[in-house]
Amino acid sequence: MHAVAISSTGLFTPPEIITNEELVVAFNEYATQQNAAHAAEIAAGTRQPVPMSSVEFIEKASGIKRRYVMEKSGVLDPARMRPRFKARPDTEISMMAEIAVAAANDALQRAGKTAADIDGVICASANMQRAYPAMAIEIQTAMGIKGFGFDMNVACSSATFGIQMAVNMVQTGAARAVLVVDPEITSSHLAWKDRDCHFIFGDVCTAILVERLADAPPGAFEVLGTKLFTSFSNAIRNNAGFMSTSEDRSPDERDQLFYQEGRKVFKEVCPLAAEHMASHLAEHQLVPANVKRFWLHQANLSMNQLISRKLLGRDATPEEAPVILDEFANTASAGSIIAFHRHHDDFKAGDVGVICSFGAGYSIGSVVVRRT
Ligand code: CO8
Repeated sequence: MHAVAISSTGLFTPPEIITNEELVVAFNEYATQQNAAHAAEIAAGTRQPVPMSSVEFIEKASGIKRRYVMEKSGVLDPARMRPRFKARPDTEISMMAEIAVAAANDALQRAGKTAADIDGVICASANMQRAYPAMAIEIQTAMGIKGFGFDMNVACSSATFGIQMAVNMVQTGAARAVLVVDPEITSSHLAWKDRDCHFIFGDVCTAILVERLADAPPGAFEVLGTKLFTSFSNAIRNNAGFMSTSEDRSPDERDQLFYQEGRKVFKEVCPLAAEHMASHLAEHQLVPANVKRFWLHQANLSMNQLISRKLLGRDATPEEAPVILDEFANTASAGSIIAFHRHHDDFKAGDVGVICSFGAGYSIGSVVVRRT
């Protein structure tokens, strides 16, 4: 069995930013137009008005201040409220593959590696742009990587579950090195017309290079262990799928985009995530106090504060549990990886950290790493 390391990570940041202020102006204009168009039904009590959103609520409830998106004009158009993407011909690289290649090249360059060093690509994301061929194979071919690629989806835990698959393959010798890429174009599955969740998500792509410790550059993070957990829940869902047209569903039906019971998720997932990390650390004869940093999934600031408090028995400092969701919002599976990517340079040899994701499924994945 080979010892395994995360040699580097890469980040693709989308070109456009939507601030909470811009988002709320667009949403409230949409609400005003809807309410004017349906004034008679609202007055008759047969229809509820669309309630207004507010910047203050968003920041207090979530900690999110802005988000990156691939295209903002469509999202901010009150008559549209979704990104405006141009369909690409089959001869052109698809959008998810394009941003994955950018993040993967960033990771390769940081580790001083090339496509020739890689044997496999796992595209791990909360949603795939198409059914087939696999996104990962398009990414693999675009990068000139020999070997194999496949897609996997575990919603917000896709990256950590992908890391475990990569670690297993490198450990057993099935691959020398695997790139896990997490292109998250959440703007296409977010319900921008729903006040309860219109502020939650942002677009991004991260990449993680997993390889034999013996081949890794100095300062790489040895993977001490990975641990996965799932338990079925309807609290976070998206029912859009390949049977939607056969069911004569309209894309405008509410369940064809992301929907959730946010409070329930909050209450149920926080204790699960804290227990998961504590038990994972115990398997390695570690306790939370031995950990320099928790790179947590970035869904909600209060959620991360509560999880850290449960783990440490006190509030975590910003160094112990860094926050990136104020800038990026919830980027589904990429959040904990962005936190790792942005906040690991100060680690010294021997320092231990935990990457942990949690989300729809429910699903929780943790990776315990130690700097070499
Ligand atoms: N502006 C003003 N008021 C609002 C707004 C708004 N935008 N939204 C809601 N309100 C009102 C509500 O109507 C409610 O009013 P009232 O008390 O009169 O009923 C009040 O504010 C409080 O509402 P909530 O109880 O909903 O507010 P919370 O404090 O619970 O905050 C959150 C809402 C932020 C959603 C919070 O519950 C949360 O973050 N929960 C956890 C969510 C989470 O982590 N979900 C995981 C999703 S991640 C995942 O797995 C991804 C799946 C795949 C990716 C999909 C990409 C699109």
